[in-house]
Amino acid sequence: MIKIRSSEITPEHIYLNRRAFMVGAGSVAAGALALAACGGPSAAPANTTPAPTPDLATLPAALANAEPFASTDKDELGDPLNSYQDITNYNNYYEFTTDKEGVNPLSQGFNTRPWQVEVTGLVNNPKTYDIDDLIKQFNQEERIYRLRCVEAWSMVIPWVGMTIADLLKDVEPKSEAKFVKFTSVMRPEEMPGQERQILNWPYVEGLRIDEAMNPLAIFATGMYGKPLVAANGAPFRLIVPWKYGFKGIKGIVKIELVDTMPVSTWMDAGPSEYGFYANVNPQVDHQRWSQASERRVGEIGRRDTLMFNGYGEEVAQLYAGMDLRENY
Ligand SMILES: Nc1nc2c(c(=O)[nH]1)N[C@H]1C(S)=C(S)[C@@H](COP(=O)(O)O)O[C@H]1N2
Ligand SMILES: [Mo]
Repeated sequence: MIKIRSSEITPEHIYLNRRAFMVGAGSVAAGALALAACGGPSAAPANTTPAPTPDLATLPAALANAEPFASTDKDELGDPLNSYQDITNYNNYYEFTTDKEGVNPLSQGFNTRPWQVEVTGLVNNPKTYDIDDLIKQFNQEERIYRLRCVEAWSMVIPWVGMTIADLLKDVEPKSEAKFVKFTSVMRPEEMPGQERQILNWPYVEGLRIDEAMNPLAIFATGMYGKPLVAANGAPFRLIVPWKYGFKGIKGIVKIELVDTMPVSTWMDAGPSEYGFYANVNPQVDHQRWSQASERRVGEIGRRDTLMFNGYGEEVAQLYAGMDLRENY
């Protein structure tokens, strides 16, 4: 693994164009309830200013261990990245507000340090990690992924993160562990949306353990080579790119290995509209809108939605024998 020399750290556009898109070894290179407030398909943000020059001091230290860079300002399908401005200002994070463009302003004062992540339940080595130690302990790398919200909009986002598999190996799940349950921070004094019963707080999500071990499943700690901002779920959030965006729980403080399927926040809020698997599927419509197409933020017109959001080669085998409707 080649280290980045400090002389090679250049303004962000060059930095990005040189960053390798890495996925797990052997792989190709590569919410919305019945709430009136949330509705369905919605409009794009108007402003799309370029990413700011990075503050080099804030680059995650772990990026010094990144693979050599390659030209990757596009995803593996050839689609351009969304702008830093769009990714940080068009967000679903109901703990703050259901207004997508309101999350960033409202989350400016949110404290992401100190931050602990407790890993517990059916494991041999339960641990509580300090977030900065965790970022240093595990390999952080860049992943360019499509994010497809169940509301039928999408973006292409260059995350920095680590595999869930790496973390699970460190705590050693017991053989009885079948699912991983994730819980978000509960801090109503800093998160005004938690003062309202929009959802049953704290936000909870889950994966089957084999889904969590898939090399595409990551915890994001950064984005565009910088630490995550609160609006994107800082300091630690889940990314499962073949599933609808609501599975990507933000502000994680607790991870539990369990033997029964967790009831996620959205299953609890709308059991007929949101299932546990929530795999992106153009053939299974939401009760209130079609999932056949989507709007890429920043584009006019619509695109066809891809089965498993385009990651079927890597993940379809996880669902062999399952009715695709059960997957929704
Ligand atoms: N804790 C928490 N995590 C969450 C949400 C939320 O409201 N609370 N919204 C989800 C939804 S619906 C989506 S589409 C993604 C959006 O991630 P982004 O804002 O980084 O694009 O975050 C997901 N994670
Ligand atoms: Mo979403």
